[in-house]
Parts: sequence; C-alpha cells; structure tokens
Amino acid sequence: MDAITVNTSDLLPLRTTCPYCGVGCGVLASPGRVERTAGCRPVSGDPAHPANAGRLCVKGASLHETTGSDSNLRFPRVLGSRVNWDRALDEVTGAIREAMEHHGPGSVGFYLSGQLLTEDYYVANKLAKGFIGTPHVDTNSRLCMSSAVAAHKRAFGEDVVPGCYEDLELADLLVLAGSNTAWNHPVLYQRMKAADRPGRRVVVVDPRRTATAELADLHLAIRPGSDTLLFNGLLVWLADTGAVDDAWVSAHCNGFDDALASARVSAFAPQKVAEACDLTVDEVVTFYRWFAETPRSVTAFSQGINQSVAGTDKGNAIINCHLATGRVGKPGASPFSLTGQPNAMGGREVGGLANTLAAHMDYDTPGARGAVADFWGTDRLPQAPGHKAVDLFDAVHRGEIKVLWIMGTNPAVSLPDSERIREAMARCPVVIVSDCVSHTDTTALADIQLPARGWGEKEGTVTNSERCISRQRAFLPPTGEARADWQILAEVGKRLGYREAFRWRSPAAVFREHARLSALDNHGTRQFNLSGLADITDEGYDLLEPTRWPITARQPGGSRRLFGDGRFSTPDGRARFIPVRATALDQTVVGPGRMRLNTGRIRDQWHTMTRTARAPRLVQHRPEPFVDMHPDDLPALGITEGELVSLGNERGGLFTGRVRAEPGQRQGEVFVPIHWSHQFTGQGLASALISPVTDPISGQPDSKNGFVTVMPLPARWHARLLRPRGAARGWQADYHTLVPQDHCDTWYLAGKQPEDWHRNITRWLGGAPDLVLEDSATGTYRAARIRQGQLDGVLLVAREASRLPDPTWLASLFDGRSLSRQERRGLLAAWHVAVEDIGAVVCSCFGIGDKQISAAIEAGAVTVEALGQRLRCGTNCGSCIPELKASIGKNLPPSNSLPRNKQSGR
Ligand SMILES: Nc1nc2c(c(=O)[nH]1)N[C@H]1C(S)=C(S)[C@@H](COP(=O)(O)OP(=O)(O)OC[C@H]3O[C@@H](n4cnc5c(=O)[nH]c(N)nc54)[C@H](O)[C@@H]3O)O[C@H]1N2
Ligand SMILES: Nc1nc2c(c(=O)[nH]1)N[C@H]1C(S)=C(S)[C@@H](COP(=O)(O)OP(=O)(O)OC[C@H]3O[C@@H](n4cnc5c(=O)[nH]c(N)nc54)[C@H](O)[C@@H]3O)O[C@H]1N2
Ligand code: SF4
Ligand SMILES: [Mo]
Repeated sequence: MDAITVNTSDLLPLRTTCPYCGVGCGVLASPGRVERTAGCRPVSGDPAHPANAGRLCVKGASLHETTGSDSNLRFPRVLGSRVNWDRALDEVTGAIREAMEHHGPGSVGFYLSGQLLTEDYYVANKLAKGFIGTPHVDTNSRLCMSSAVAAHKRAFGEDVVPGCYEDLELADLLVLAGSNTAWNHPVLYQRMKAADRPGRRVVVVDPRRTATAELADLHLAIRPGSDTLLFNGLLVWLADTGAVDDAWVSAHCNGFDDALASARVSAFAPQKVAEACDLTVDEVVTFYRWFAETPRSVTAFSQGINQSVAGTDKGNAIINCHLATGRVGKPGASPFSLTGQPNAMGGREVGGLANTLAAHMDYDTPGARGAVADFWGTDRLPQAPGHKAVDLFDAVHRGEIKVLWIMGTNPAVSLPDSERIREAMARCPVVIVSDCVSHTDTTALADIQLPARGWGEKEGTVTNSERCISRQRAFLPPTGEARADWQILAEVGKRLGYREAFRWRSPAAVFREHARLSALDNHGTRQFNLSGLADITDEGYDLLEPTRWPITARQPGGSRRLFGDGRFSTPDGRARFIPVRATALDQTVVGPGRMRLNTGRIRDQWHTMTRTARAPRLVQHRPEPFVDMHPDDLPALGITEGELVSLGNERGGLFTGRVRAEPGQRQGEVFVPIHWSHQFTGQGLASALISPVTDPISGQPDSKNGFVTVMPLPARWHARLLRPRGAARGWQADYHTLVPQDHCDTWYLAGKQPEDWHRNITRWLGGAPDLVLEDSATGTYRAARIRQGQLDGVLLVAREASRLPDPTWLASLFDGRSLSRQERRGLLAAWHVAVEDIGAVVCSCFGIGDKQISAAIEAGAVTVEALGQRLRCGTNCGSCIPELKASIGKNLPPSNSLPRNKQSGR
C-alpha cells in the first residue's frame, strides 16, 4: 500500500514547506545520510515561495537537526508491546466496532490537529463523521483559531481571511493585536520590518512589551482582556469623527446601527476607554486618530485576541472597525487573523472542527448534510455538531467516550486543567495516539500507539495564513515502520467494511476528492473552492506551485484578496456588523503573592517541544521554564532574579520556573511559557494553571488568563547533573529540568531537603565517582565519573544557583573523546585547564594552581579581586582566599609593594 517512493539517492534539494508556524515558508531540503536513522542536510529557504522568498527563522533553519531521530516512534505498540501493523489495525478497528455496537457511534471520539496535512485531515473527517458516524471530532485548532473562525463566520458568512501577506507590507498603519509576531511568525515579522518606511506606523496591542513591540510606533500595554472595549471605542470614534465610509456600509453591510449602539454602551469616550484599558488618553486618541486617517490599515490578530472567554467578540470588534471603514480585502486594508499552526487553515477547509461538517459547510447549511452524504456515499452522517475540545475531554472523563483517537497533538500538555485531561485519558477504555515521537505526555497514556510519518517522510498539502496551499514533499525514508496518517485512517476505514470509500492509492487522489467536494453545490456561495484542482493529475500534484484559494476555472492561479468587491458569503451577500459588549473586567485584586497569569510562546520552541528540543541550539535561548515578572514586583515577594518560584492555583495546579525580571511585564502580572512538559521538567505545565473556561460562541479556552499564588521555592541546594544523552531520564527532584545538549543531557536540579551526597552519589552518576570534591562548610559538592577513559557523569552542587559554575566546557567533553590529563584535572573545576603545569591546585572550584596564580600576580593582578577576575579563583566558595593572599604577599614584585592592609581583597 506504500504509495510514496522516496528517491534517497537524489541529493538535489527538494521544495517543501516548513512544518511549524502558519507563515508556511517554503523550504529546500535534501536527505543526508541514508542509514537507519537518516537525517537531512541543512535546509534553506525556498527563494521561489511567496511566503518567505528564501527567508527562514531559526526554527525553520534548524529543521535538519530534528529529523531522523532515534526517539521517533518506530513501530506500532499495543499496551506497550511492539506489534505488527496488522495486529495494531485490528485492535483499532475492533475497539471502534465494539464501541459503535455497544454504545453507539457517539462513543468514539477523535481529537485532531492543525499539524496534520490536509489529506490526513480529510480522511479523518470522512472516516469519523461520514462512516463511523460520530459527531465528536474536534481539533487543537479549537485552542488556537476557533474564535477567529467564529468571528469570520458571523461577519462574512464564511471562515475566510480576506487579505494576503503583501497587505501587511502595503499597510500604512499596521495594528498587531495580541500577536507576538517577532517570535511566533518570525518571517512575517521580517517582512513587516523590511516594509518600514516614512509615514508607515505600527501599533502593538499587548499587555506585555514583547520583542514585537520593538517595531511599534505605539505600544498599547492594555489591561488583559480589554480589547473589545478598545475597539468598540474605536468604532464610536470613527462614527463621531465622520470617518465611517457610509456609502460602503450602506451598500455592503447590515447591522451598523446596532453595533454602534452596543459599542456606545461601554465605550463612548476615549477617557473612559483609557481608564478601563489602563492606558493614557493620549495613547488611545493617538491610536484612534491614526486608524481614522489611514485608509490603508491592517489589523493582524492572534492568540491575545482568540484565547479568551470573549475571543469571538474581540474578533468581531476588530472586524466591525474594518467594515465601518470599508477596509476589507483591499490592498493594504483588511482585518487579518494570523493562523498559528502550519495547517490550521487546511483543517478548517476539510471541516475538522466539531461544529463544521466538511468543505466550509456546516451541519445547518441548507442542503449540506444530504449533499455530503451523497458525495461520500454514506447514510451515517451525524445529525448535529459534536463536542468541542474541552467538552470532548469532559465527555471522556464522564465515561461517554469509549474510544478516543488522538492524532498530531499533545492534549496532556496543551489543554487547560491538564491534570483533569490526564485523568480523563487514564479513565478512557481505549486511547489511540498517532504520533511520530515515542515519548510524549500523551503517548504515555496511550493504549495503542501508532507511528506516524513525520515531516520529510510524508506527502501532502498545507494551507498557510494567507490561504496559500503548498506541498509538503517526502525526501527521507520513513522511520521504522511509520505510515502516513491518511494511510492509517484509510486502512481502518477499509477494515470497518467501507472499502470503496477509502480506496485512494495516493495523497493526490485524496486531494482530488477534497477539491471536488469543495465544489459541491458551490455556485459562488462558498469562497472556499478548489474546483480548479479537482482533476489535477498525479504529476500536476507533484509539481503544484504554492497557490492561494479560491482556485477555480475563472481564477486558475488563485486569488490574493477576497470580499474587496463588497460581496460576502452571507445569504444576501452583505457583511454583518456584530453588536458586541465589552465583558466586565475582572476586578480580582492582585498584589504581592497573588498575580494575574498570562501564557504564551518563546522564540525557539515549538509547542510541547517534541521536535524543537532535539536541536540543542534551540534550547539555549531559554533552557528552563521561567516566570517573567516586573522587577518592582520582586522585592515584595522577597525574590531575586534567578531564583525558583512556584505558581499555584486553587485547583491544585503548580508550575515551577526560574524568575526573570522583565520590565516589559505589567506589574501584578506574570507570564509563563507553554512549552515544557513532563518529558523535560517536573512541574512546568502552563496548562495546569489554566481553568477550562471557554468562549461561549467558539468554545476556545481562556488560555491567556489565570490567577496564581506566587511562592518562592525554598531550595537548600542547586545542582547541575551532566550525563550522556538519554542516560538519566526520569530524574526527580523538587525542581528538575532536562536541557538536551549536543553531546549530553544537562539536568538543572534543586532540592528543599539537604541531600546526603556521599551516600547517594552512585545513584546520581550511575556508578561510583572517580573524582570528588566536597566542602560542607560552603555546601559545595562536586563529583565526576569516568568510564573507559571517557566522561560518564558530572555532578556540581552549590547552596545558591548563582554559585554553580558554567557547565558549557564540561558538556563539550561528552563527545566521545578520551579525556586528556588536563581535562581530567579540570573536571571538578568545570574549567579547562590549559596549562600543562599549573602547580599545586589552590582554588579547587576552578582548578587554579599556584603557578598560574604566581604568573597572574607578576602580570599585575595584585589583589584577590583582580586574581578572581582573571582566573576566577576565589570567586566561588572563597575558601582559598587566605592562600591567595599569601601568594600575593610572596610574589608581589618590589615595585608594586603596597601597604600590607591594602593587599587583602575581602
Ligand atoms: N516560536 C513559536 N512560534 C509559534 C508557535 C510556537 O509554539 N513557537 N506556535 C504557533 C501557533 S500554533 C500559534 S497559535 C501562534 C500564536 O502566536 P501569538 O498569538 O503571537 O502567540 P502567544 O505568545 O501565544 O500570544 C501572543 C500575545 O498575546 C498577548 N496577550 C495576552 N493576553 C492578551 C490580551 O488580553 N489582549 C491582547 N491584545 N494581547 C494579549 C500575550 O502577552 C502574547 O504576547 O504562534 C505560532 N508560532
Ligand atoms: N496555556 C496555553 N495553552 C495553550 C496555548 C496557549 O497559548 N496557552 N496555545 C494553544 C494552541 S494555539 C495550540 S495550537 C496548542 C498546541 O498544542 P499541541 O498540538 O498539543 O502541541 P504540539 O507539541 O504541537 O503537538 C503536536 C504533536 O504531534 C506530533 N506530530 C508532529 N507531526 C506529526 C504528524 O505528521 N502526524 C502525527 N500523527 N503526529 C505528528 C508531535 O510530535 C506532537 O506530539 O496549544 C494550545 N494550548
Ligand atoms: S516563520 Fe514559521 S514557517 Fe517560516 S521558517 Fe519560521 S517557523 Fe517555519
Ligand atoms: Mo495555535
């Protein structure tokens, strides 16, 4: 059944698409070693791709470091044991059939992902809704884009992004609302930056001063959650200053008066907006003036808008302002939802969300159920929408879902209230997980693990934020026995007895069917239309150039912009203003110890780190889970930067990370990253602190909003443990984080109880140490273990984290070399001892000998401080200082003679 043949001997770079963010950059890639764990050669940006024109960000540029990994899932497993595919597919099919028979089709649930390819997604949706007949199919896009989807549908009648990337450059006013583009859509950010010109302005709306704010002419550090008010106020301002495009509004829109009246209820004057949003009047008026006077305005928005109890309303508050000014789908003038995942858009196209059916048709779209059922040749379509993600896992928890199939997402980490999600999965009779990585927090809870082909191993298409469909192409052999997701799903469909419906021979055949369905009963009623590709040949599919949908006979080359002509996808063709009210702002008092929580992304990691943490260079930027706090919040908590704190919430969620003093934070608010899982740390799950509260319209969780108690972690010791990669997985301590490096794993550790290092050192190092240094007075302990001449482990312990030596040099010694004499001598100092003869070691912490000290004194380092600066001696535990002083007295050249009392350094 293998439809994909990979010509691994062909080393010419092949054009494919980055599997990370929704920018959807074109990538040139080629296989490297063709061995058991074949990786790929360094990748580069595809100069011919319209999204990036050759650019890549650091994640894209590190793709080759993440492929062909030993930690990929290689074989199917049932209850932990390796099985062959036949057995695994029988188990899956048997479990689904049994659940259908005994509990009805609704007892089977699917949880999909915006990281599946469109072909995978199409087959999953067809299998689940069309043939198993369960409506309970949702996707991680629920956590990501569903508020934008709902806002688009309310306003435009269809989930359509009207603009294209060029608009972000053409705009004379670019508003970035709740989007940290510099880190999360980096290539778009590069394009925005390059478009900087006199007269162009950028406004960033974000409670935090992020890297993106560097580009801003105006940064509105708004009170979290107050965006609706800000944009309602803008609508009122536009109306009151005569900036509304009355002719356009009356020709193309409905509902303006109601929306304006609703906006006036909460936000009639900039003063009031300023007060409620925690801005100055000047800031608000400046923003409003700029928007009113700039015809070419784009408002790009992302998770600061979507992930909210009022995410849909926030989206519509933004769209209302664009409708009022006729700035929709015109060059440099549009609202612009930035999608997160590489194929969030493709998933929406196939209908992967629980409330949609297929191909931009909903359950309640007139005639859609019948037409789709006929098209698929089924009579099993569910009657009505199923559970959205948070509700789906609630249903799992209640025992209503007997078989849950999770594909391409890691809900144990990413869904709110993660402990309860884990509990739900543990209770579920059969959990099937398709992933390309073997150890994730979700695969750990799987009864059946199915190895999916990953990036570089599979063929298909993705759609980026500007509706551009690009090919992902295979250029690596699959890992182990991994299969493409669509193949696995199709095989289950056949085994369930639906041979005809699932008999595609290639992803191209799946794509053709998907394209045909998009054209079904589509007489211009739905913009999503791929009829121009419905008959694409296999060769045409192989060569498919990046193209923006709709792609029809009239527009075979695709479409840059939509709705610019004022015709929308609503029954009457008119856009809808949506009356939105600002939600009452949370009055919870924050103060020392009780703070508001915000969560989000960092530059170099992708979500739950299953792939990006394989590239050591991506780990260095932020090696540990952290807690960003305003510097002025630290003293009241008795915390200094670099210490560990735990954040807790009332439901028992806990997050431990290292404090960063971040002046870009608002006071009273903390920010934590979403990336760390139990694979890398003990308690570093942002989702553990988030309540499962959702937007009533979209069902999207309020992931940017929590309240936490901040508690310093009273650590008695801090340590770094270095072991060969993979040698010491699963270390537990009150605080522990695994930092993968090129040749070793470094564990950052801390404990609340004193540790008996002597007794337990063999446990830490996996055997008896060969070198030990201990100073109980200062709490210093260091030990190293050498096996067959090679370094096998080093443990460095100190009372304070700041007193631990930098382990970079030690980490470099794990590259398989036999240690030289100097290297051995430097081990416990964590310091490369370059001089062959250093004399007797004086400073043990840094391995500094008396000959080095004498030479430094002769060269002018005549105080303890100066010696410390030059050689680092005496700067850690300080127990060698008396000896250093003695050396100074002994070696001081006569010309440098100082009065005795001035020689002491401390
Ligand atoms: N490096 C990296 N890039 C990624 C990803 C990744 O994991 N890593 N993931 C991708 C995915 S799936 C997505 S969805 C995107 C997300 O891309 P973004 O939306 O840019 O990402 P976040 O960091 O989650 O949140 C954006 C900002 O919203 C702000 N915010 C919080 N509350 C509010 C509020 O009430 N109002 C406003 N206006 N802003 C608020 C936060 O402070 C944060 O800076 O990134 C994509 N790109
Ligand atoms: N608190 C908080 N929570 C959040 C967010 C937030 O900002 N704050 N953001 C939310 C958002 S926007 C998102 S998108 C989610 C992301 O959260 P997740 O989707 O849970 O995170 P990923 O790590 O991207 O999970 C993708 C999984 O798919 C696997 N995979 C990769 N390629 C393939 C493939 O081809 N096939 C298969 N079968 N598997 C594959 C990966 O190894 C990985 O295990 O997190 C959400 N959760
Ligand atoms: S900007 Fe996004 S799509 Fe482009 S290389 Fe970076 S992660 Fe990949
Ligand atoms: Mo996302």
